[in-house]
Amino acid sequence: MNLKVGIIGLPNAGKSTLFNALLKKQVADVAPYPFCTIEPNIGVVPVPDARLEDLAKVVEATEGTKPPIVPAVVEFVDIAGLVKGASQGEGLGNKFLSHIREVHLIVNVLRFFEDPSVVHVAGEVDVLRDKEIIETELILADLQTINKQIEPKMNTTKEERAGWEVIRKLKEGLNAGNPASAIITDPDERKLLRELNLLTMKPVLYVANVSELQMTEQGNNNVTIEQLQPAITVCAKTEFELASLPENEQKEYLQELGLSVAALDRMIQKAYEMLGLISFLTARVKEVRAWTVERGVQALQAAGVIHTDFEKKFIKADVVDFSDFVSLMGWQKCREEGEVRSEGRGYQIQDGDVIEFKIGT
Ligand SMILES: Nc1nc2c(ncn2[C@@H]2O[C@H](COP(=O)(O)OP(=O)(O)O)[C@@H](O)[C@H]2O)c(=O)[nH]1
Ligand SMILES: [Mg+2]
Repeated sequence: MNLKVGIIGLPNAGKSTLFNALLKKQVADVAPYPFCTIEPNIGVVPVPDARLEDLAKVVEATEGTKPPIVPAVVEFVDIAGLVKGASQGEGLGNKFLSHIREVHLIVNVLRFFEDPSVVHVAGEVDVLRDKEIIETELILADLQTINKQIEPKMNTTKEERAGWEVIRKLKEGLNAGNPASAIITDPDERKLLRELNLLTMKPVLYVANVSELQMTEQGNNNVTIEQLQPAITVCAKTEFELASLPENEQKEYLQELGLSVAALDRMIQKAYEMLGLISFLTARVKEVRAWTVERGVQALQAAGVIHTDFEKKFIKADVVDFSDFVSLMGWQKCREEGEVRSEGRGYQIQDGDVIEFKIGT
């Protein structure tokens, strides 16, 4: 699966700056992702994973050629057009809403930076007000969706009545200004709502777009940031400059800024974490690659992520921990040392498993 993340926020919050910084990391022309450049507001960005480089070194040492590295990726969408009244058709209105319905996670960019040369649509910087404007628009959009639902007739099934009960509860909660995720918490009830693709059911990561100064201040103690959960702090402008540098200069610049990891990398990792995603790895001469799956997924479904045929013709999965694979320098030594486990279809994939699927004909 490809994780899809939508970047929203009021105009001039710094969405496009952040998105353009992400674009600098875009996986260009990597064979499995030929669609990268189709849409100007979509960027396909690798999930940082230092393990891939280590695996490639092992494969190179044992096989004599360095394999191409294919990282797991996240698709970011720069979603413009959210203003007060968007749900009533203001700004880009419904066009905006159709883009956001498809994403797994919403990144809500909030403007913390003060800059007199960049106007604020609502006058002055006020993060909590902006947050409320955005969340209200999303709630209103969901209310429209819910109001289109039609009550089942008297002679309906028990399931349909139960479904309608959930809709009623939702309508009441949304009208009171609550997001769907807070109103409906029961997993079975949520399942009933899945196809409605409600915006306020999606997980939200807040991105505090701070100024250059706030970024470098030791232990930025902005109380508002602490009220936002989950959140990360970013200076979009700095991230753009950082991402524009050649890789060897990026490290230096990060040190100068007093940071260990680029905020973009933290953002991608956080998104992964929030959605309960993990990566398993494959290490072959053809390619060294990370594959995204949900935590708890079984070997059979994981095989299907690589190829649907793999799922149909699954025999078993040979599995080694990443650290063993690297310290023992590859499959052969791992086999000799008895570190390769032979797992069946029901095996639960762990993050960092190096896997070789055995497939029938
Ligand atoms: N000083 C400062 N300016 C920023 C920062 N992020 C964005 N901007 C500026 O704010 C303006 C609007 O940014 P943009 O990314 O286009 O906002 P969008 O409307 O949310 O896409 C641009 O002039 C940016 O250079 C930041 O972190 N610090
Ligand atoms: Mg923009």
